[in-house]
Order: sequence, then C-alpha cells, then structure tokens
Amino acid sequence: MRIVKQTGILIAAFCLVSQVSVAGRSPEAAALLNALKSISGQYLLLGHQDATAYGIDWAAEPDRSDIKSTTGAYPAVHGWDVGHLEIGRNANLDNVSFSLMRDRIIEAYERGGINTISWHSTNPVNGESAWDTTRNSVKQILPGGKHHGKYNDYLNRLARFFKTLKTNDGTAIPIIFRPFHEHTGSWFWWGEAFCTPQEYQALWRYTVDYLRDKKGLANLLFAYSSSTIESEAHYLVRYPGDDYVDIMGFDEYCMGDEQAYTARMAKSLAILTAIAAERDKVAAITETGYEQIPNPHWFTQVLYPTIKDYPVAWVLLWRNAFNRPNHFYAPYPAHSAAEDFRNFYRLPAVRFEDGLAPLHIYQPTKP
Ligand code: BMA
Repeated sequence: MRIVKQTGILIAAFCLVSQVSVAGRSPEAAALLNALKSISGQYLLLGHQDATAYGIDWAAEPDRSDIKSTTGAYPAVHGWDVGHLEIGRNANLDNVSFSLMRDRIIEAYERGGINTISWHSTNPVNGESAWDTTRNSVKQILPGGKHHGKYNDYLNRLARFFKTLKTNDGTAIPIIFRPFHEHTGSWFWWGEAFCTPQEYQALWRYTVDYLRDKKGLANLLFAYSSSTIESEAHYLVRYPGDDYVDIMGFDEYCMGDEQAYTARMAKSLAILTAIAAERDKVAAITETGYEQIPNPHWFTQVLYPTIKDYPVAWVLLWRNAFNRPNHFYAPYPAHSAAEDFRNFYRLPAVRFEDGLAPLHIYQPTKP
C-alpha cells in the first residue's frame, strides 16, 4: 500500500515536472523546436499569414484558405498577428476577431499544423499605431520608465489570450511568438533609429521573462526577426541572447526587381544560416512574398531556387487581404500563378500541412 502510494506521488511529481521542461518549455513546444531543427536542410515548410481567417473575396468561413483552395492543402505554418489585443479590442488590426483566431489556431494544431504570432503593437507611450516613430518610446516602457505600467497592461492582455490557446484536454498549444520584428529598419516605434541596442535587448528580455517565467507560458517559443540582413554584426547588435531566442529569421519582400530580391535573399540567407547553425537555432524566412505575384512562375523559378540550398525551416507568405485590393501574396484558384504554386507544393522537399505527419512535429524525442 505504502509503495503504491509513494509510486503514485512519484508519478504525480514526474507529471508536474514534465509539464515544464528545461529552459521553461512545455513538452510540445520542446518537441516542435527539435522537429524544426531536425527538418531544416531536408524540408521547407510553407507558411501563410492569416491563411484560414480570410482571403480573396471571403472572410471568416469555416475550413477555407486560398492556399487550400489552390492546392488542396493548408499551409504548414499559420501566421497570426495580435496587434490591438494589447488595447483590449475584440479584433486585431486587420479585423480578425480574437475568438476566430483562437478557434483557427486550435484547429490548425489539431490537424498537425504550426502556429506563429507576430505583434504589430500599439505604442504604449501615446496610443498610436505600431508605425508610430516617436523616439525613445522603448526607454519609457522599460522598468523605471514613465509608461512601464501601461506596457505591463499590454503584456497581461496578451498573456490572458495566450493562456486560452489550449486543446479540449488542456494541452497548451505551442506558439512561435515573434514580437518587435523588422527592428533593423526604422518604421516601427521599436525600430533602429528610435532606441539603443541596449534598450531593444532590455525590452525583449523583459517581455520574454514576463510571459515565459512570470506568466508561466511554457508553450511559447521566441522568434527574433530583422529586415534585410546586411552583415552578421548588424544582425547581432540588437540580439538579446541565446537564452531569449529560439528561432532566428528575417523578413524580405520582392518589390518588382526579381534579381535584386534574389541577391538580397541570398545574402541574408547566407549570413542567417551561418549564425543560426553556430548557435544551434532554427533559421526561418519569417515573411516574404511578391505582392500580386506578377510573375506566374515566381514560386518555382524565383522563390524556391533562391532558398533551396539553405537550411531554413519555413518560409511564410504574407496575407491575402480581403479588404485591401491587390494586397495579396499567395495565389488563389483563378490567379495566373496557381499552376506554378501547385508545382511548388508538389516539390519533394516542400511541405504543406498535409505533409507534416511523417515529420513527427509534436512527438517528444526520448531523452
Ligand atoms: C502589413 C500590411 C498591413 C497590415 C499589417 C499587419 O504588412 O499587410 O495591411 O495591417 O501588415 O498585418
């Protein structure tokens, strides 16, 4: 009896401990991170922002995605943005309601898909948008700053939402959180011209400590992503440290000149994949695309050849806006690049959501 009881206590204690693994990661988040590391260089996962929330001429329909309508499969990686959650709105800055976002995140996970969340955050200093360029905002929201309390309010609202991203059995869904992106540019209030490297690092670390440790969100992985990578030193000068980053990435868009895009991509990819390998981090192209995809062969003749020799885990296409004409990055069935996109989908190394099962994305590896 006594032995049974002790065994029971031991099992209970083991279960409690195993909920949070080393480095504060849940078993599912740790498994996802390991899987992303092990597939890099073998497979390339395709992602799409707001894939199942809306698309060309539709919004908030069940089981729909422009990528699925075109290829038959959902993207492997589902991108979301929680901008406006921090100010208590019911919908994000692109009109995606947070309850729909929650449902779609849960559905994607249950099908085996991967979720990543960016944050076009309001400026806590003045309530202006993410694109506000008021200097020294970061400094004022750090501990000791005049608007620090406001920033904590923002984080509390995010944490409350993140806590609800669970399956019916209570499993916290792993989320790749990607705050304060494109910080090497100067178009967001956290951009290069508006805060020092030390302030940016302090903001990043404070945010991770708050969400991961104070709020106990062990399901979060953290992605650090710049804009175009010009040099290793430039990419790393604001890097908050290996304990605070799981995925290293960058955002890069094709703006018409395909050769210039290919050259920028190749340079960024060479630098990124070398740094990520040295640090045992996952490398990813956290945003890309060619608005309206004017080249009907862009996916197989430009995007794929540019990436294929670099070990990156995923490439995420930006959104197909339903309320902003011509602001789309993934094909839909009637688009001239649809056939090429199906050929891209069929490439052996390219995986959409339906090709994830054999990769065991959420299966913990044995110690
Ligand atoms: C930008 C555009 C905007 C959008 C923002 C956040 O690149 O797509 O229309 O509001 O991202 O998703």
